[in-house]
Amino acid sequence: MKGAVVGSAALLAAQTSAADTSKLVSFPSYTSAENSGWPLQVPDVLTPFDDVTNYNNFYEFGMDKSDPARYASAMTLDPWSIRVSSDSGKTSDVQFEDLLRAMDIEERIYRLRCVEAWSMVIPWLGFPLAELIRWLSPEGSFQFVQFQTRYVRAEMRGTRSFSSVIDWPYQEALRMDEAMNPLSFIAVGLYGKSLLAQNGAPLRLVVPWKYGFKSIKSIASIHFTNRLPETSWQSIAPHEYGFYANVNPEVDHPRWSQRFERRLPSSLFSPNRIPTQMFNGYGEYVADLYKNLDLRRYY
Ligand SMILES: Nc1nc2c(c(=O)[nH]1)N[C@H]1C(S)=C(S)[C@@H](COP(=O)(O)O)O[C@H]1N2
Ligand SMILES: [Mo]
Repeated sequence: MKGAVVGSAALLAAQTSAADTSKLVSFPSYTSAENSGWPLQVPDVLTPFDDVTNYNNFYEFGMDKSDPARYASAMTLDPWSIRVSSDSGKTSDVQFEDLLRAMDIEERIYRLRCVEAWSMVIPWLGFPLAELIRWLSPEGSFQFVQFQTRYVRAEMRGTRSFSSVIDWPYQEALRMDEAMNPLSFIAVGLYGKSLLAQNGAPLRLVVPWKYGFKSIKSIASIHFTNRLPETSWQSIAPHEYGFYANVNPEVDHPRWSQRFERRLPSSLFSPNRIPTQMFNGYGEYVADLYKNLDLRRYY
């Protein structure tokens, strides 16, 4: 951020409590969505902070939507390093603070559409994934980038549960051209403040035209590869969750329709049900990536 994010150690230390949001640290400066010159306007109403931080999927901490807000604060966030490697064999460790210092922080307001048919609109803070990849400058050219979430069994009660279905660590991946698309984003904050653990502190992926499970949280490793990577949900249930997982109202999940979504805040009496858009409304920016795919098959 070249000066504007000072004292990121203090910032990280402040993230450790999930419940006490008064301890969250504001980003001293960043380019607001309004001033970024970014052409994307999301006319949707923002989802309130309380919904964004209390209704979560983070199976490492349990399967209930309220589990992450309750238990994710057990995760050690400081120090945080990211292991960066590639098929060509070179491995290095990057400190989160160094990475943060190198990036310009901007705000992006994106829709997040979960495969379970609920959605939110979140004002993220962060930087384009393309900027991170350029900064890491992997030697060689690679077709895919793969991510893994931190995995420490002792800190993650969901991974110790008998009902845990995932082969930890949680993994996700993008094709390199998807990763370099200007929409692909690494979030380090939301609503002007550092991320809470339940939202994937200290850094997580946000891929707004894909179902939410692609947006992997609390990234601890990045691997550049030419082999199609294994991804967590696809390997558990390949007939239900694809590698691409592009939001598509025309292709039903085997167990439910994807035509509509519940936009949070949503309740039994006021479900706030709205139609789902192709590519979550971002087709103008990403449809070209898939012109050679049968979108009915690669849902
Ligand atoms: N490591 C990890 N990342 C994850 C998940 C998870 O269980 N573990 N859940 C995914 C799913 S299904 C969704 S919808 C989003 C939810 O992000 P949010 O809780 O910040 O809204 O995170 C994604 N990233
Ligand atoms: Mo999801």
